[in-house]
Amino acid sequence: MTSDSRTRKGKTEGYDGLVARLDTARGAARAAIEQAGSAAALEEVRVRFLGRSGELTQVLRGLGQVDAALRPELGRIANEVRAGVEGHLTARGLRLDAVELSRRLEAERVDITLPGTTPRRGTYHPVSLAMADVERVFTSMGFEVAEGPDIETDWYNFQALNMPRDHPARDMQASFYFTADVVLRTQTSPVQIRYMRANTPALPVKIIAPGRVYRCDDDATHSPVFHQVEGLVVDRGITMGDLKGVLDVFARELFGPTTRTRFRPSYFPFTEPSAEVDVSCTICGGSGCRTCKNSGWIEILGAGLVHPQVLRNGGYDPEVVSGFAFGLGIERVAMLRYGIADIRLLYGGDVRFLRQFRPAGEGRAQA
Ligand code: 2NL
Repeated sequence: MTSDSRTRKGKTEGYDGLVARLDTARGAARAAIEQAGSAAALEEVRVRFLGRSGELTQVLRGLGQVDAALRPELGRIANEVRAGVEGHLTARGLRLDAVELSRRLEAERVDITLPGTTPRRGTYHPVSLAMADVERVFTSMGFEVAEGPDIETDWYNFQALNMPRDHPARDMQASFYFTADVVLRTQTSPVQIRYMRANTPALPVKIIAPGRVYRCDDDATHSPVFHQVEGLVVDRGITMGDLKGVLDVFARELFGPTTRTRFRPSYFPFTEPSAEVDVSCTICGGSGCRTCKNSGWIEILGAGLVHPQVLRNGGYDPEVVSGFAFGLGIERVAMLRYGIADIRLLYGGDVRFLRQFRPAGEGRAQA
């Protein structure tokens, strides 16, 4: 005995006693670590030996009672024991992690040879199909696709198209106004006005403007949101013959090579002369059926030569150039192409209806 220290248990303990306790702790810790079967059990062992009231800490508390000359050596041994226990804890922890990983790999084994669940593919909406068809026909004739905002000013939507405020033609396009000057576009013509003003004096102008349009209408044949494609050609010497030729090709491309067209005089404020354009009935070929109400014809387009004032509003000189324009409703094309009787089917979101159309992801959206 080199000093008289008193332990908790009241035993007198000196350098040799503390060394013996460290040795015992080292052995006990090693055994406990080997026996620990989980990370939690291992943590308990760590606390038991290295924690604040652990065996090692207890021994270090007794250090003060030991002869000062022997303290460094005892401290060195204590640190060695601590480092050894820590090393064992780490090694055992790694081994337990490896065991746990292989247990989980085994338990969560996946049979990658099982057949997968194929995600059900959606279909193109008939309006998208019809829109893509119409765009394909016109772009193949050299038309460029132009787009513009859905929210328009009164000037672009109406005034530039020869419809001043209080003009009776505005009644045919019951409109959604934000303010007296801001409106949801009722047609895509404002896109063409914007295009002309941005490109003048370049020639030719040869564009289609597809997109959503809005009118305050809602019944079996009208939806408050619908889709339109308008077309505009401006160049020197454009005539009604150019309009007729382009729309003839369009009708045959879209509805088949035997399709004929018929132009009836009409009126629009933005074209002069104006025409309503019919195609021979796509169902009966012209002999008369329910779809064409026994007339043999189906109205599909409005068209005409661009009014001189509208050309001027677009920044072009009507003394130098002339142009033709047309407009058609896409829902009507879709209903004709796919034999859809009620426009509300297009907007009901019924998947039994929508699933009948061409799957998405198979090339371009064509019929
Ligand atoms: C219809 C009638 C039409 C136009 C649209 C147009 C555009 C400009 C100048 C002149 Cl920038 N005209 N568009 C012309 C005639 C008819 O649509 O019944 N659409 C469904």
